[in-house]
Amino acid sequence: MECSPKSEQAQESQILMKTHTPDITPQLKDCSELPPGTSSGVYDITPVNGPTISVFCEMDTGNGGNDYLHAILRQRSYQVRFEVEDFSGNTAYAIYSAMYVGDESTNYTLSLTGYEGTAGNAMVDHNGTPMNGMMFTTRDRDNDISTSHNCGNIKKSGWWHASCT
Ligand SMILES: [Ca+2]
Repeated sequence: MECSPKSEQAQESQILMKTHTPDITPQLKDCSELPPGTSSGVYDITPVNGPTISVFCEMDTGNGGNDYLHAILRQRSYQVRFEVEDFSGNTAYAIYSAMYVGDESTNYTLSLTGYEGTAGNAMVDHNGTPMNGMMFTTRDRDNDISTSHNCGNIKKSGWWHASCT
């Protein structure tokens, strides 16, 4: 009869060991590798050839981040500036004089016009179709103009996809 509580103790310590073993967690290269249904929050990711960093993963962009973007951008006229730099220190920029994101009823349609800069107008797809005027596509909301594919699935990203690259 003394054996019974001893075996229960042994079971408990086994369970504790399992939940405290970090090695079983697979390393993520980016937020898109989190399983579907994962909550937004801070996660550790390890990019290829990079250190492990803690980042905020926005996992429900359609009803989260884009609502905030819309709330900000509807207040007045905004321009957006992108700055890029390569490993040799060469820099370039792209300015769009007007950026706007519609509300949920428009599927967060992007308006991005008035390019100027040195980086080239890269806000186009591989056919040269501008992102301007595109709706936001995610893995579960196919709003792109490709009739045969969901670009959100193929590119593994929520974005104002036109057709897939
Ligand atoms: Ca599609």
